[in-house]
Amino acid sequence: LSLMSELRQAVEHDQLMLYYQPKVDLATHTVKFVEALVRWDHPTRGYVSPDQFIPFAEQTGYIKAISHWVAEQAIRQCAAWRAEGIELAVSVNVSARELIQSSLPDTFSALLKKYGVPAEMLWIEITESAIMDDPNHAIQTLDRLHALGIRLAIDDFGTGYSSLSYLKRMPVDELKIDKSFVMGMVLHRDDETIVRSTIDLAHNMGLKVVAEGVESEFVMRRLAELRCDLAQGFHLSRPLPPSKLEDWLREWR
Ligand code: G
Ligand code: G
Ligand code: NA
Ligand code: MN
Repeated sequence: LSLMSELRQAVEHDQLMLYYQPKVDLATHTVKFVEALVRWDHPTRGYVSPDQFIPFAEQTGYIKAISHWVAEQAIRQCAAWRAEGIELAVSVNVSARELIQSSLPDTFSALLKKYGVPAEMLWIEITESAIMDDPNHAIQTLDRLHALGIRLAIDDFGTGYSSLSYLKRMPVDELKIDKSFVMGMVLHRDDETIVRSTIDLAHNMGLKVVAEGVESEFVMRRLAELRCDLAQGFHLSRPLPPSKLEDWLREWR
């Protein structure tokens, strides 16, 4: 079987799963946000990382089917949690190829209606590079998503080829400091300077800021001192399947 037909089967035969990683509020220690990360549980190859199939799906155009599946799964899960009294806004990752699809806002809007989820509960994470691929087109799509009430986060901030002038033109709500800087801040003064400057930049622009790749209590404390809003990383929790995340939340409270 070609990877292409295997990927098609994966969507049709429920081999894809969404895992969820919590983002912890550093001031209140509450958890109101999770990031959805796709996993492929392949019958013979075992677990396949999205790094191995998302780029391929983008090249072949099959990303459209996968992103529809991811969005529907995430929104359905958000609705299921709400029905149980668990208020968690869910973010999904959107790649460059998806971002320039003009159908994206309509797709998300239809899914939010179908499951009765307020648009404010859905976040989209995009990288700077995805935007810079085709900035005018990307900004158009982002404006339409934002007009629906969907929130936008810039992922891996500081690593991509980008221009700060686009940050000003885009309807961004949140910056996610790339994990390389966060993981490096224990050892390297420059990394801590970048983290601190990004937190200040975000706040001065009225944006929230998340540190990803938080792997120790030490880094979490330092981030809180620097007034970072949210922390995400293995020190808090790995990405988990929904039932495991619910267990984690019960322990956390
Ligand atoms: O969680 P993990 O290390 O496996 O994620 C690897 C990469 O795959 C990350 O860059 C992440 O943003 C990306 N990724 C995870 N889930 C999705 C998804 O649903 N859609 C897209 N486009 N990328 C995803
Ligand atoms: O590109 P994006 O930021 O969406 O990718 C997130 C990736 O980072 C996922 O693969 C996720 O599993 C991984 N991740 C999440 N928390 C940590 C962490 O604390 N340390 C490391 N090394 N990776 C992490
Ligand atoms: Na992300
Ligand atoms: Mn990231």
